Formats: sequence, structure tokens, C-alpha cells
Amino acid sequence: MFHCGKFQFDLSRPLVMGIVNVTPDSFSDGGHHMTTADAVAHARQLIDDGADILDIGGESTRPGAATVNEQEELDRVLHVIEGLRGISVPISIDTYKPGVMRAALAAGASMVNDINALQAEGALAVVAGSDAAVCLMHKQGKPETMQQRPEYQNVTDEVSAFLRERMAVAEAAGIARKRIVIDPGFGFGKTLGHNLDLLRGLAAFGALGVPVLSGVSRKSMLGAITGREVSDRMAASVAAALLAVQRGASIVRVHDVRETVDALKIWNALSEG
Ligand code: 7PJ
Repeated sequence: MFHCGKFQFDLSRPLVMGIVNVTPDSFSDGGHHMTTADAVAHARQLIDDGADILDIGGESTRPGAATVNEQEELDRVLHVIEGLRGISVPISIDTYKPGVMRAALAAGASMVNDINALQAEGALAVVAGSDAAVCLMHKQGKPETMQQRPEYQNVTDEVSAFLRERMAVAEAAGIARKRIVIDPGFGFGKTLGHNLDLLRGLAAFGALGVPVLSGVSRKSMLGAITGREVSDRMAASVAAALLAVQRGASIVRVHDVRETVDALKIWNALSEG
């Protein structure tokens, strides 16, 4: 069982987390869901499309993206969370700022998706003091510079060791294991080779004993392989999500919810036999 605030998932089938960007500069759909009303409408569409969780973010963390201050981030996400009150699926807040986590959880979010794995001062305590789930993600470096010179001896071992350590810290802080998911952080301080190694070896992360989340949707690794622009990576994204599930991912974080849900229905039908 995976506990996510008042929601619970038995993980008998993979879950689809739909991405709702409330940012003017997010790389793949920047500018398209900027206003509160548009973001709320987009989120509702993703629920209709079959999303199991919505991931709402107010600061782009794509390589080279500018940071936004806490007040601006709060202004972007809180109205959207409030506008989604009463929906049938949990809301995840995509932030590394403890103040944004706290306000989002108070407004009704059930999960914290932290690319910084709760390393910011005060972040552990915010999640520990709630009943929310948390996604602990690995990255190397900071989004501004992380793609300049990523380096690993063995990327899967190093990412795995980091996530094991952050899980231990989170559990020691009072966050029950049933509330934790881990994520190798595709594209966060990784070359194409590193990303492929991580996806090839994704099953190894299952040994850590918590659900694995995979986020490859529309990312540049798919562009590097297919030669497609970000607006034209849906097929590659669906394929990559399915292959991550095949390697043990329990949650896939995607833009194209409807198409991913269809692909996973085929996966589910075959798994049941
Ligand atoms: C990820 C994320 C990811 C988790 C982003 C993008 C860049 N959170 N937030 N995992 N990526 N947990 O969507 O391409 O891979 S922002």
C-alpha cells in the first residue's frame, strides 16, 4: 500500500501522475496553462483522461531555468489547488521550498514531489508533520548548471546510494515508509548515457523497498534519440513510460495522460493473464 494523505493505492497496477505546470517558462508546455482558470481546466481534463495523481508545479526546473521566489510560486500554485477542491484524485505539489510545501498541504495537497529530496532546511519537518506522501528525487547539481558536466563512476549505484540515504533520513524524521516513493531523476545532472543506464537498470531501485517513480515525459533524452522537438515527443514518451513500467516503475509522471493510460491498459490486460 502507498499512503498519500487520505488516499491509498494498492499498486496492483501502475499509476499515472499527470503534470500540471503553472509556469510561464516550463519547457514543454510553457505559456499554455499559465492562468489559474486554464491550469484548473487542464487539471480537470487530465483527471477525465485517467490521471491517478496530479502534480502541480509553479517553478520550472528544466536545465537552465530561472528560479522564482517563494511568493511568486505560491501565487501560481495555491489558487490552482484551491480551484481543484473536491477532486477525486490526490494533488502532489512539485516544489523544493518548505514554505510552498506547507501552504500547499494546508490547501489540500496530499503529496510533496521534491526534486531536492527534502534536503532544504525545514523540509523534512513539514512532511513529517503531515500525512502526505513524498517523492524523493535524485539530482546532481542545481538546475541552472546541472547539465554542464555531469559525472558518475556508476550512475545506478550512486543514485541508488543517495536515495537509500534520503529514505533513511526521512524515516528517521518520522515519515513512514508507506508514504515514500523514490525517483532517479531522469535528466537532472545526467548525460544521455547516464539516463539510459538508469532506465536499463531501473529494476534495481525496486530493491530499496518503496515504489519507484519515473519521469521521462518529453525530456531531451527522448529528443536526442528521436531527433524530435519537444512538441513532437508523445510517442517516444509513451514508449518510455511503458518500458519504465516494464522495469518496475509504479508511478509514471507524464504530460500525455490519455495516451499513457491507453498504453498501460494494454500492459494491464497482459499482466492479468
Ligand atoms: C521530474 C520532476 C522528474 C519528479 C520535473 C520535466 C522537468 N519530478 N519534475 N521526477 N521532472 N519526481 O518535467 O521535464 O523526473 S520538471
